[in-house]
Amino acid sequence: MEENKPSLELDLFEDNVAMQNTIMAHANELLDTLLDFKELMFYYSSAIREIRTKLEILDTEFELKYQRNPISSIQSRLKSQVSIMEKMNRKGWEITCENIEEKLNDIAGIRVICSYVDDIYRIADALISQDDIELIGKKDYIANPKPSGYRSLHLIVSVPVYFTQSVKRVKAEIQIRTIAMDFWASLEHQIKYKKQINDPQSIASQLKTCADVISYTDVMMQNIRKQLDDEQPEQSELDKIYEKLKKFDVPLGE
Ligand code: 0O2
Repeated sequence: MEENKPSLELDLFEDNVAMQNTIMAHANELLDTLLDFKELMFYYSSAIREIRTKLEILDTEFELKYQRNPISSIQSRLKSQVSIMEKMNRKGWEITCENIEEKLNDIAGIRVICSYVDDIYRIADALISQDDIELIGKKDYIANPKPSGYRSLHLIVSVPVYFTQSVKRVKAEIQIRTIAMDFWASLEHQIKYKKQINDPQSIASQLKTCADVISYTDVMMQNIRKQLDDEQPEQSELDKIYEKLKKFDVPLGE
């Protein structure tokens, strides 16, 4: 027994070293995967920054020309890790960085809130006509609302992002809707996902009615704006000067 002891200790020591090496190898592999994921998220956040800048430029240009902003606000978000995992699992896709990049279109999400319905199409057309923007998909839930009453224009685009040694095309989902459509979508999302619903049919029908009323209001507001635009009386020379002077007050976003 006594004689075997050093050999047993040596075996245990070697097992321990082997186990430590395995753990280190796994940790290293895991860290590499997490770093790849971090890099992937950096690509998407860079795409968001580029698209936001493009939208802000379009908004300022419009303000300089026509003294009003077609964009009321812009929101953006990177899809959370838990939402990415949940969606990949739901669709039955293996969770790898390659699959996430290939299959998911909405990791970079930008929501553009416009004042009027015609502004939505004006902004969408101006954006997708830019040379470096590639339109991958378009869903017009304004022309064809979802059964829930949801209205919004969805664009899937890709944009080139320039890094020191490479250029990468990165996908983003852009949802463009009016203030009224956004009001409905935000509240509907909160109401539906927060609570257990006893009578889902009645709630769905009431929400659909609200969506239709809101849509009618959007059309009326746009018609009123157009009517007032058309009715603009002849401007005096002084009015024309004031109009030009007002353009000097437009913030240029520097
Ligand atoms: P989140 O947190 O907003 O990102 P997809 O699952 O995207 O592959 P689908 O159905 O083709 O499949 O996408 P769709 O319909 O073009 O867009 C999905 C997104 O639109 C949703 O994102 C919502 O943001 C929004 N949306 C669609 N329908 C409704 C609706 O009835 N009510 C509300 N409030 N929003 C809606 P996510 O992924 O659900 O979540």
